[in-house]
Amino acid sequence: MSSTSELQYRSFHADISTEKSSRILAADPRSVEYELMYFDITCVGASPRYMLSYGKANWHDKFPKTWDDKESHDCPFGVMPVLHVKSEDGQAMVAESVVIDMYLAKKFNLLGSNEYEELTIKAFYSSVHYLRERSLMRVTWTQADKRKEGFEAFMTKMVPWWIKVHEQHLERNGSNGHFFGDKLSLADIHLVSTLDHFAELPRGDKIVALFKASPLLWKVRETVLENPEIAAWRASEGYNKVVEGGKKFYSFCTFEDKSEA
Ligand SMILES: N[C@@H](CCC(=O)N[C@@H](CS)C(=O)NCC(=O)O)C(=O)O
Repeated sequence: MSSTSELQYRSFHADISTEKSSRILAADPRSVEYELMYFDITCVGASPRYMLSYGKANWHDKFPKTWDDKESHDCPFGVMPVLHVKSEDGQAMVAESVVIDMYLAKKFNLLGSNEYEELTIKAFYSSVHYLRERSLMRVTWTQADKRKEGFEAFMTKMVPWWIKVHEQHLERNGSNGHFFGDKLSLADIHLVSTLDHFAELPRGDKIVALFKASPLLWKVRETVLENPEIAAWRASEGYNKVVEGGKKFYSFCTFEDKSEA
């Protein structure tokens, strides 16, 4: 062990017992305060922010000051998002974006009305998540000289195929602006979050345009945005800050395309 061993020791164990943490996490969402630790970008922070707004929760963003060793060390895996849930009894923590999304969706009744609806909504969520992950892995976090190729494959193969498959499901669900059932769900919200992420990327308007050309998918977006709490969040300074922050951050992953000149 090196001399920095103190900093290297990460733990999910808190000062309070797991039973107490569990009580805080199970508490009525109106009785606690939520703090979302994430960068000032949309990406992985978008769905939690939408759900906390939708649920009229008492919540705020916490952006890292410098994202130094200490801040990273306070996150169990050295990455964000991390959700802190605070009550009079102390503070509990939820880590990993998928886990945070599922936790908040359950809290705010965004997982349908029965076991089958819940699992199907989670399947749609996972499929939306997959699309964002593929964009992150193949276009954003790839070698600079592979980016143009990655973007073209994403635009001409992956997204059109994904849209076609999901349009079939939307049609079977009655073209009602929801992936499954007739209520707002985690899957519907995750689509809007993913479109927000695409919009913060260089040439993201081109990706979003593919979805806009699909009336069934665009209807899901419009249906989510009709919710007054979600609309209020999108009209807020906080939302603007993460949209602008995202554009600034992701400007690194642009690439040259001579055919555009
Ligand atoms: N498996 C994690 C990945 C999250 C992740 O990649 N977070 C990035 C920002 S989007 C991060 O915190 N990066 C900081 C770093 O790598 O130092 C999750 O899904 O929550």
